[in-house]
Amino acid sequence: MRWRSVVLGLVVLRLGLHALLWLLSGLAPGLGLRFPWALPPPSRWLGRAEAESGFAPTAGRCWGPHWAALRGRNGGGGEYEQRYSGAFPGPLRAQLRDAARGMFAFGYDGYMHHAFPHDELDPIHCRGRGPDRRDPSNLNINDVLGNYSLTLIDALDTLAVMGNSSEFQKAVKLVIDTVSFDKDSTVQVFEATIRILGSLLSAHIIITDTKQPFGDMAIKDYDNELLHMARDLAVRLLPAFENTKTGIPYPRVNLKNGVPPDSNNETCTAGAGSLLVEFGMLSRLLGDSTFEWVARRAVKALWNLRSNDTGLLGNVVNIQTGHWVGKQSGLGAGSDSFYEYLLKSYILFGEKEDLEMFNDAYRSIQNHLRRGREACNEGEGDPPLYVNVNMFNGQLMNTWIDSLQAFFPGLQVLKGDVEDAICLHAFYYAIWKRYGALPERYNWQLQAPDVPFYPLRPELVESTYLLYQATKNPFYLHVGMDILESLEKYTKAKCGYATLHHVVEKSKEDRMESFFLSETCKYLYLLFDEENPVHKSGNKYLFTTEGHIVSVDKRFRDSVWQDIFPEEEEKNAPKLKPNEVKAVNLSSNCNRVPDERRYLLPLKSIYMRQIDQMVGLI
Ligand code: DMJ
Repeated sequence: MRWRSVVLGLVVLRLGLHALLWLLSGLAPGLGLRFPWALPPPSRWLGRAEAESGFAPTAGRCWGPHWAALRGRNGGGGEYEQRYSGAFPGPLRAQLRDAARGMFAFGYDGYMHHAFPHDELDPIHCRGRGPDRRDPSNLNINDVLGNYSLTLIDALDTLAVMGNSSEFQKAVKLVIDTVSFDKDSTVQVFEATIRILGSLLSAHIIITDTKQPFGDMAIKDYDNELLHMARDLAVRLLPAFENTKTGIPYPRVNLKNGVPPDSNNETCTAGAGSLLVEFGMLSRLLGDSTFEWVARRAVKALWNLRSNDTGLLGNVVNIQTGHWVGKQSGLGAGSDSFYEYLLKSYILFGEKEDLEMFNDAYRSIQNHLRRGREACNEGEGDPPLYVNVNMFNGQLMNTWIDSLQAFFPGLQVLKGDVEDAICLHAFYYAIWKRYGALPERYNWQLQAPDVPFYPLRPELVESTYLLYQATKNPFYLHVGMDILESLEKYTKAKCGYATLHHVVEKSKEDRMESFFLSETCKYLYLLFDEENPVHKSGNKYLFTTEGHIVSVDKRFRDSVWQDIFPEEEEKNAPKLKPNEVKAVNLSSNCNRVPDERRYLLPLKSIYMRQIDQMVGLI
């Protein structure tokens, strides 16, 4: 009932805002900006050779009536200022925070009532879902669902972040009492690590935090059970790192029997190279270097396979031969969290080699993947965009970008490159505005989805949240409001929130992935919850790639072992001292947008309009 009135309130407020904007644009048509240049077709992102070789621009798009209000009546640029700039009303913000909380509660309760102890909720048929035993080749399901109450585990720290101590305590006890990893399930090492291991460690850190910033999250008679469970799971994943000639792990492991005999020797860069945050934390909490050692060895092996010419990595590699099977270098599927974890490992553990790798990789990305004008907010040319290229020569491989790449502006914020983050984020937001979701793959040349589903992914709201923390620009609250509104409108199902099967037709699929609760709802909530302990100075949290919070503190910087790679050069590698830890809550270590721009648009309206045109919004 309360939830209904919150939604109703939101809709009324939103209608009021739109009516006001409509009135303003009607009364003052001259407010619209004039544009000095006609926009070029998107092919300007291509080099000449690429344009001549068949990547020709194609027209064809349609207007969704849902977005008509955005355009205003005169189609000018003034409506961007009218809609987005100025202070964001406090009460509206509080309502949106409550709406995000309600969204999480609906999904979580739906899972607990209809699906637990299964891994996921089928939100349309209101039932649980586990591994697909009948079809072991159904990797979309079996890689993730291990028959270990995935959604419950993945949601733990969101309960804490939302201050729900009674449910957090109940959920932790349920996990301790009912979950076992002694299962005949073949899962992807990466998925089990980021969703399960990461969540167990995050909850363990929250429970054992002497300051208890989220309220009373302590568990009576807690005896490090979650840490022991994390270790048990990690030990079951270790066979993936054996019998590999390169040190790059097998992609999948059976939790009872180790690597299956018919196992694939090919793995993606992100899957093999984004295990260091969780494995490193586990090692440092246990004082056992094994886990960090194998994860670090995998990162280094991948890193050493980068192209000598471009410095880029591909997306699929053979773990025995070290040959690149997938030569595509991009920032989305297959690559994304590899880059993310170089920087996050450095932030957490302070090993300078991680930062050096990240900085080198970032430079190569800027040199070879980035297209468009040099500066985000000035000059002429197309908006910056990061494309998919061949790792060996930097040539464009296709004309799509994927939904996962929307995380990158958030990583750029962490790196301190806020200005560039603003532009890439704006591009993804424009796609969201057009469809009310992000298609899994969007073809920027055809201005249409190549792969049209949207499984409730968090990446855009994650970047939105991080950009808001860095700039405090209310524009990002408007973006969050749009995201919340369309999730509510298009993905809500009988018992939870459902994957969009097709972002144009808005048809649904009966699946609610666990990251909807661990990430999408969490970032939405945090975006609107100014007072959250995560944002308080003195608390320094880092988000894992699955959105789990972990505190950046001394115990992760003091490893009890001397050096797990005792070669000469590494022995001499400098390490940050604990007091050199830079703030990760984004308040001090980045190139911040100046205060005088706080209430202006983060991106000039002519550039916003340019992007909207390029994605076929106007
Ligand atoms: C999540 O499991 C993580 O965010 C991962 O890094 C990428 N894929 C999903 C969300 O889209």
